[in-house]
Amino acid sequence: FAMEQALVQAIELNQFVLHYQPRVNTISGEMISMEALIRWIHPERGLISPIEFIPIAESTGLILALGDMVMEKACSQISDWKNQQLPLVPVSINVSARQFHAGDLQKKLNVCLKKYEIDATLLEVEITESAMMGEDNAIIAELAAIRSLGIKLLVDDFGTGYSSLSQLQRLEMDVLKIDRVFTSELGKSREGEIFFKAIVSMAHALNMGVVAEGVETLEQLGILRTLCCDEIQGYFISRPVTPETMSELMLQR
Ligand code: G
Ligand code: G
Ligand code: MN
Ligand code: NA
Repeated sequence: FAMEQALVQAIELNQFVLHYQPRVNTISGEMISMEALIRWIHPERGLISPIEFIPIAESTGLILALGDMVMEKACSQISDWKNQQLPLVPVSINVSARQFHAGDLQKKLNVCLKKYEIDATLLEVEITESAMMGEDNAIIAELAAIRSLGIKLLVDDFGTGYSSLSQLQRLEMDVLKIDRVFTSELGKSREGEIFFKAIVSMAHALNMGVVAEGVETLEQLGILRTLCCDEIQGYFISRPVTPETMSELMLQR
């Protein structure tokens, strides 16, 4: 309850910022996209990780207000970068199941794109595999509507749930982001490699791209290259960084 009240106040006081983490091509290292990750700048406690407040925001419904704010900040940031004439890449935002159930997500995304005059291809939406399980009609309809705008859809934390690849293809998901628990097994056991190999071959056959999350070592990158994983994200490339640092990374392209 204390956390809920603190969150309400933090939303009113606009104590949140987005950090950005690059997602790069496995072979060339070229930045393909970046993920927006929310942080709470608490006046006494400093930077608070979303792990501490997203679950509470989800259970209280505050995720709707937070989600709107993330959408707004991401679009505003893209617009700023565009005005600075930086070489743009898409920004992916994390969207919770509750935002899909609200029924107005596509409309809100479209309004935001129009407001900031940015192309739909500059925005991507990540939804966790667990949020997608169970053939939820509300989510399916919303996903199709969002995709029809030209926004790419990514399955986050893939491998931790039990959705089938054929279901994900039917929902026209564009990219699978393999959860970092599988990446952390690469080089340690054969299982991680076997998992990636199977997923990459099926995903490619079904016209989906594959991203390895949580890549931390050169060894993992090397293995992912041999396994034809399309893109990687993780500390080995870069931690999530402030917008200012991201501007510099964009310039280095
Ligand atoms: O940034 P970090 O790695 O600490 O993120 C921890 C968790 O919080 C991840 O599961 C991530 O998907 C989630 N998260 C980060 N930003 C957002 C956001 O804007 N919205 C939602 N719903 N989840 C987020
Ligand atoms: O669930 P989602 O994939 O959105 O979560 C992203 C989270 O993963 C963020 O909290 C981010 O800080 C974290 N993250 C990103 N790269 C790495 C990495 O290489 N190693 C670890 N341990 N965490 C990472
Ligand atoms: Mn994510
Ligand atoms: Na993830």
